[in-house]
Amino acid sequence: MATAAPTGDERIDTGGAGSVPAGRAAASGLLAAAAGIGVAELVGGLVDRVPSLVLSVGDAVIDSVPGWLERAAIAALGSNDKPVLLASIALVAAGLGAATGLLARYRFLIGAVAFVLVTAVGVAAGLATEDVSPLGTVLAGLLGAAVGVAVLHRLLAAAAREARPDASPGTGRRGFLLLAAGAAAVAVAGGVGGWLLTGRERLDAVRAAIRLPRPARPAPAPLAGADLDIPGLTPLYVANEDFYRIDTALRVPTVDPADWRLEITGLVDQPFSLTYDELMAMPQIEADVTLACVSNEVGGDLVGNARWQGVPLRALLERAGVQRGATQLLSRSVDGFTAGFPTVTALDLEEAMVAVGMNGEPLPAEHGFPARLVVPGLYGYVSATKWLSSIELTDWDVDGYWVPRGWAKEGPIKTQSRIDVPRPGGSVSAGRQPIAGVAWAPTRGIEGVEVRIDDGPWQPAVLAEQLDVDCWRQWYLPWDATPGRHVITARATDGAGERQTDERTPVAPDGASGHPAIEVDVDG
Ligand SMILES: Nc1nc2c(c(=O)[nH]1)N[C@H]1C(S)=C(S)[C@@H](COP(=O)(O)O)O[C@H]1N2
Ligand SMILES: [Mo]
Repeated sequence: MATAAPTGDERIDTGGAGSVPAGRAAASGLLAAAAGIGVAELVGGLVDRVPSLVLSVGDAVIDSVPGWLERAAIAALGSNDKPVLLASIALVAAGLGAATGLLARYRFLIGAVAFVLVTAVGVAAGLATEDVSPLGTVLAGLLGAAVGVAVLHRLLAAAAREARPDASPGTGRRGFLLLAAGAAAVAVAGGVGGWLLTGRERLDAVRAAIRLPRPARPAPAPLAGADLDIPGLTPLYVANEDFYRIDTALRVPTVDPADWRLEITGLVDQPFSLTYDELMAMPQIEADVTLACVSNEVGGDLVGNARWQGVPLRALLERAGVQRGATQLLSRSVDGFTAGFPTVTALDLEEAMVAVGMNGEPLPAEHGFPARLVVPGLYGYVSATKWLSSIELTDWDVDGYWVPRGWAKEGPIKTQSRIDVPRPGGSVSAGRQPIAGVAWAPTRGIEGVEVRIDDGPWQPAVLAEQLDVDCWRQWYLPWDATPGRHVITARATDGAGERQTDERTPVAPDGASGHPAIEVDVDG
């Protein structure tokens, strides 16, 4: 591949080693790296089964960081963990590019080799992703490296001309800047092009054309009084675009329903697989289920409620015939994520489903299109597999993705509440003010919520109508706010009469507990 790079260090070292100023050399390396990456990204977008090398490196980072660090990242960044990871990769790539430019300033060959080595890391990460074309991925890397080396060579040569004592200051500088702008344009065009070509557009069109069937068992029409409609209070149903998102997928898998299959395998009498159309033709149910992430801190926003539509898991399991010893239902996604929970849960709960619809629409790509699991009462990491590809009946010895990373084997959702109004840390004016929030204990329901101002008595809040035990419940308390700083605390009691504990535990290993509390300033 070095053939693509013009050789001839002498043309660069016009005035001996170091004749190119360090700043120019670093900029050259950075731009060359960007152009090379841009071209590789473009190939990744254009060619089927050639992954983005940058995102592959991100995947490799996610897969290999220790569990505690991954937990810390989710705790600190929540749904923003991915942009931050990508920005970090971009920073590292920029730094490596600049370093390569500085090396190449002395000996071009060393710089070129450094370039190829860094590219090899990206290719290795690409090869490790699911369903990849090895040849295409290697070629994408080679092309990217070749472009990078060629751009680096031309930029350094231009910088050397600029630095020559006899060069006319204006022309030399213009030559370098023009080339630099060209390299930047290649980088941006490639990156943007690669992004646009990932198949997302086409997927959105396919998804938009899908009509959900009428559920054989619709959920009841939402009761009047189930949504209190208080400004600032989270709505009963969180809109799909506002719904929290947590997953290990740096690129949202784009799954064409025409190619998709759901396998039911493992310890069953009759393994089978379903196409999307076959799944859609089965009788469906609707259920209002609150989904929660085990990484949700007390008072956090990694929880949401939606109206889900899909095929009951029980129907699929009955058709397959679950064998003795199949104590765990292990689900797998197209990108290799796994989650497992007791098989009896799927058999007991009629709302446990393979969901195809969310709030009246086909599942959004970010939330698992074409199909995902929704199991009331279990944290997402053990149950809610998005981009579902298989359901395996197995024994309890097999672990899902998060279990070896420091999370509990079983993940029942703890009874929790959250204060949304007043805004935590905000200020309100004295007088009548609502205190309002949500509380959830899926499968058990919410029986009561109490609120305490400072060290005062626990006061019962007014509850919105309960739609279903699996669905969160809004609550509010009218408050005569007096000037000064106040601490407001809440606690819920679930349908089994169990009161939310005030014992604070961290999110790991099995979910945070403790009362939510906020501070508010009341202006006089
Ligand atoms: N394929 C896949 N499914 C997944 C995950 C994942 O990383 N990959 N994360 C799970 C976790 S930890 C949670 S909390 C829920 C979140 O679902 P949401 O993003 O639709 O809110 O998805 C679950 N399903
Ligand atoms: Mo989660």
